[in-house]
Amino acid sequence: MNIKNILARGVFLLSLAVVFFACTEERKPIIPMPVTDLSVENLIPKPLKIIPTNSAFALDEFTGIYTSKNATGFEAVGTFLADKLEKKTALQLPVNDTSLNKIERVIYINQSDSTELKSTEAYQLYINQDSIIINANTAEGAFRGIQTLRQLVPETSNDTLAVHKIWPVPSGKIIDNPSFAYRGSMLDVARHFFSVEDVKKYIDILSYYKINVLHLHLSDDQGWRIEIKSWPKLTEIGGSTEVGGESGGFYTQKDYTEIVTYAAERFMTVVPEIDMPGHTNSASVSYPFLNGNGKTPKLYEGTHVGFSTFDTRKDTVYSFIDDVVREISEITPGPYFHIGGDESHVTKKNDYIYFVNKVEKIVQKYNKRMIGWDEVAIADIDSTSISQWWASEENAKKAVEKGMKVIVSPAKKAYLDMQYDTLSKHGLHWAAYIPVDTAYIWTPEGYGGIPLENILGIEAPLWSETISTIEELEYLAFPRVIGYSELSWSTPENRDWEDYKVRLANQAPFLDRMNVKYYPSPLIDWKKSKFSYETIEKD
Ligand code: TNX
Repeated sequence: MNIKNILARGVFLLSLAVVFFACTEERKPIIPMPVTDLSVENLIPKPLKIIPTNSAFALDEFTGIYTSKNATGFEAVGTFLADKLEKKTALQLPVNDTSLNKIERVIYINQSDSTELKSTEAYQLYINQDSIIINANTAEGAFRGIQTLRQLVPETSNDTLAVHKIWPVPSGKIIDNPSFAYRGSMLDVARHFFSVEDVKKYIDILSYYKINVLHLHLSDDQGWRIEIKSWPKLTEIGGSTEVGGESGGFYTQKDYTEIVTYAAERFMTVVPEIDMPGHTNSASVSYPFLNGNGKTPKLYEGTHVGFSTFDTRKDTVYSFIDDVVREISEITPGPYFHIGGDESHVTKKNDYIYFVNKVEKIVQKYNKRMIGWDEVAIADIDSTSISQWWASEENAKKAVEKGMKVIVSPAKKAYLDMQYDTLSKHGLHWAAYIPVDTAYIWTPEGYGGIPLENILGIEAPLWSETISTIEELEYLAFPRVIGYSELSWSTPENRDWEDYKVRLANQAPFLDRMNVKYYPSPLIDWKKSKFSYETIEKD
């Protein structure tokens, strides 16, 4: 069969999908296939609808990937899929190569204007015996769809000794769409600095679970981590240390752009945060005029909060902030700029309100939407700004009264830096101990009485006072962040701890292959793979 016929057949199957799934006639598998059931696959986050047809697609060396012509970004999604499948299976699947005669089965990534696709991230996945069709409005939707497909391809082929290896993908239909548009994690690179490579690894694993926002906490008392060309001492001095007095570090604007680009290739938005007017010791050490108390502060390597502030009544402070917001906004394609605003304990209330009002205008001047920690809702801010609820229900309610959207990040439920239990090697416990089940068993929809329409989404922050390596980062983030991906993508009806914990246990082979040193929670019966539970424990 030549490629044109196969593609024509793909489209034909697509248009007749309804007929196909209603059809009672049993099709013969091309190769004897193990019994497969799409409904018991270990997908996270759980898709909206799964309809199994109890047969399988045989992914093998005779499979080709094709994408809609002239659909922006679709070919790149096809290439991304080919690359990830090669890493998993060693198969080198051709992308949009119509000259090959050996192709017998196709994965077709199709741009569709179907009104059944409810958002830019929605997709439909049809898995038949000889074709897989992914329908999406946009490349973003197609990208979410291929994450589901990646999860359906087994870690090992049916028979590792066979000459003709196949990776059976259970047949059926998946209809999917996220509950929340904003599904994020925050990484604090200020208390301890993490390299570009570490951040990329984190992005790569998050995107596998359909998380679409990475919020970078780029400044705090202990460090300033982003190059600002018009204020070079911020990184020269302010970036020179970190908690515990280690060497610190910072991203050049080129490094930051590399992170942003890597995230964008995974349809992930980077949200930069410059925390102010508190949490600004590193900025004031670099440029002492900023704090307005006439003193030159010292570099700070401890973990106390709430002792620093900008001088909120000085024009030069706002010129400085204007430069910072402008330079960062210029290299940030995403729509948001986070101004922090938390724990400004030594800023007078009136000064704080005055400051937030002024900084909001600066952020808007550079065409960004302001996000701030929940305290910002006490200022006279606009309904277009966003409040990130971490501590105060009262502040969250104020935000709702102002018509603002809220990002739900309650510390006692969603803080990745909270210890799992009293034995945890890293983390804090000022808000709570958060074992893997507590992290999953709560309902962000309507949380604390916030109307659903005011909830933009969920974010799980990872503060880094107690962690300084990627292994320590992974210990706190995984597996809990995988649960937050499901809380933000899947509907409440589709979420169930007993069901989730089995699916989570089965993530072990993937996490091991990706060398993610997750915390092997005893609540989960982890699927054994090349690393045993004991090996991970000893690391
Ligand atoms: C509170 S959450 C903070 C951070 C700390 C964190 C530690 C928030 C807006 N502020 O400065 O790192 O607790 O868990």
